[in-house]
Amino acid sequence: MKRALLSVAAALAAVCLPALAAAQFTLAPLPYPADALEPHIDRLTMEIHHGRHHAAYVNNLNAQTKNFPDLAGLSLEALQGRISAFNEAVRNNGGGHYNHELFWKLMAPEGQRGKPSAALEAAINAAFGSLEEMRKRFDAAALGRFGSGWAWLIVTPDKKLAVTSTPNQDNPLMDLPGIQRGAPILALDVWEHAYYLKYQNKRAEYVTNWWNVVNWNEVNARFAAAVK
Ligand code: MN3
Repeated sequence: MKRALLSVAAALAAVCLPALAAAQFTLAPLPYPADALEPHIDRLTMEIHHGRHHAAYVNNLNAQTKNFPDLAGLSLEALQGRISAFNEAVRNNGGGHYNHELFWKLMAPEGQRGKPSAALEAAINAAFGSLEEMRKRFDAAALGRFGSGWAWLIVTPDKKLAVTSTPNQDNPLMDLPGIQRGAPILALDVWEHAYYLKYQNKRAEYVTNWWNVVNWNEVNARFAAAVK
């Protein structure tokens, strides 16, 4: 009897373990409660954005791993730099997973947001003249992106700051034509799903209010790592 149970357990493990092992990419929980960014970003938007939109990118990316053995063992970040070797589904969902994982970390609850470090502020002043001017350029990138996409503050390969934007779920790490490449240190999702419940068509109001929840501690850390 004991032997029979053990062989049942072994058979179950043989069926279940490969299924678990196949989930190469995983959805981490939000790094704060879903209502932690209120009133600027509302709880329901965060729940749907993370629990449905981001989750779908992760599931759809995992579904592609059986089509592309080369995906196995690639980190999410490494995948971005080799995205041209894959199909549209990997590009959209691999980009979607990376962009959202980053986006959640770049926002924080009140009291945990910090402010730009002296080093970051010096680099912003050198590139744009002032923090205010950088914000203006970033806002223009966010508002000027027709349809769905992202605005970015990046560290370029020559270690300078630049503002750029990408369509859909593309990002500045991707080896694609038309992308200004660099290490992202700040990112804003301007897909309607990021703001429509609270702001409807008022993307400008969403962008203005979003600056209130930026996690400068994370931006500072990413800047320091990128210029090292
Ligand atoms: Mn989104």
